[in-house]
Amino acid sequence: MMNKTLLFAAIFLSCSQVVAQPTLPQQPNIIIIMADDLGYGDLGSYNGVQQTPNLDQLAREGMRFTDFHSSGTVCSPTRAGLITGRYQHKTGVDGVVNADPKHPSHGFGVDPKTQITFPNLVKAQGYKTALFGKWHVGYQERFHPMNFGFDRFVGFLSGNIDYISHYDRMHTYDWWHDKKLVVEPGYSTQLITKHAVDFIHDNKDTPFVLYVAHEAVHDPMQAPNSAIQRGPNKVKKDFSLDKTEIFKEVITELDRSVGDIVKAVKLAGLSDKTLILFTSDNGPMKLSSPGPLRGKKGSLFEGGHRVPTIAWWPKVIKANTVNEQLTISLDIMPTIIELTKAKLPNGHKLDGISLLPTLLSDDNIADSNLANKKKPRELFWRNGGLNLRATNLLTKDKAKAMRAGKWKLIVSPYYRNTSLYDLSQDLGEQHNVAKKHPEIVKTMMAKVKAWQDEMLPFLPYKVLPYQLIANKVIPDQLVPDKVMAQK
Ligand SMILES: [Ca+2]
Repeated sequence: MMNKTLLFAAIFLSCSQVVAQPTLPQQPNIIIIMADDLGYGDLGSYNGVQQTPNLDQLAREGMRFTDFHSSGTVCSPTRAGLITGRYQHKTGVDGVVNADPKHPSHGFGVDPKTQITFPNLVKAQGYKTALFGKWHVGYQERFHPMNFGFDRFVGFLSGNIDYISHYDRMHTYDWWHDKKLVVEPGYSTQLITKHAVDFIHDNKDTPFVLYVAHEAVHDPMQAPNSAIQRGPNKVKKDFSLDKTEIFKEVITELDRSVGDIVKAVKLAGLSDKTLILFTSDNGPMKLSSPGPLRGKKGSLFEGGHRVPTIAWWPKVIKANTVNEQLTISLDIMPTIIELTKAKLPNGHKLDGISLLPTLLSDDNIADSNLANKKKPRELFWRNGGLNLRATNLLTKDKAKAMRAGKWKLIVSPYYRNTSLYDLSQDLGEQHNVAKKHPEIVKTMMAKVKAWQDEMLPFLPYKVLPYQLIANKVIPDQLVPDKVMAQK
């Protein structure tokens, strides 16, 4: 009798410890919404001052990440990492692909012939794919998004366009429907949304992966009723305008777009089988806010790359959860692959990990890396390319950064200056504790150097033509970073 009672107790205990996992639908849809230059402190749900009711609702209905990062600190690199699932320094795009045809980086791009990217992989699984919005990983015809397996592309190749006239920074017209330049009147955020909503409606019976890459909240600061700033109908800049007010409208349009996309998913009856992942490609610029973090776009401090990120999937992701795990945009492609059951070529390794296990977690998720001190997750950043309008010293050279759980190491230039921060005590990176922890610095520095060796050399665009380095026409020892690393 006693034994029986114990047995029942044991069964009851073991059952109560089993977390009920939702049954995942076959061939779920995935919608990636990427904001541009949106900071960690811009959303209401991240204690920001802006009004973002739709994004806040997304967070209430889903999971909000507090330690999610873009793999780059500026636009093109993060986007190259996103579509390849690998550190972008392996792809040939580790700096901004410049709009100016005279700039050496204008000719760079992610090559669909040599890089494995998610649109092609999911297409092979019967998925429909589309990109609406910003591309920014190559201007040349061979780098066009339609060469990557997107069934549909509406948007622009450049880093930003006039929101209304659709001319880029060099006053080149840049609004495409697939491979054709077309005139389509409208405010870019609203056009991107309209095409995304139509696509969801048209494909409600077909599995799809949709990449919505918003222009907002990138410059030029233009609200729907603002004057045209670029192209033949531009008007002279009015410097008296209150940009703060315009920024509010820009972010309101972005927020409304997210609401419209969620509504379209619900109306199509796809809530149970659609993962929406909202994120930003780098930290804030000018008017947007890093919240409590140090640094902005272009910086290797957390403000440059820790970004607001929300995952939404009713009945699969528990509502109103906060996820503190160290995660990165490179994790998105492995997540897509796991959900779509897409197949990577044999031996092809990605640099991220699938987010699915953490999305399925049942409760608020503390940082497992902090708890597991023996083996914290390690992530790396490198500011490649040449950022002419550097936001601080760290962007001017081949600065690198590493996270190992709570520790953040930043080294520049050529490993001469080192700083170490304990983010569990010092999220704002105000207290350099490198001298207090020489062993941690030493270990992390060695790991940064080992990581660096796996990447293509840094691209000193102004000095050395990258293709010559990549093709080993210029010997490794002549590439500055390699020279310094050997000393
Ligand atoms: Ca950006």
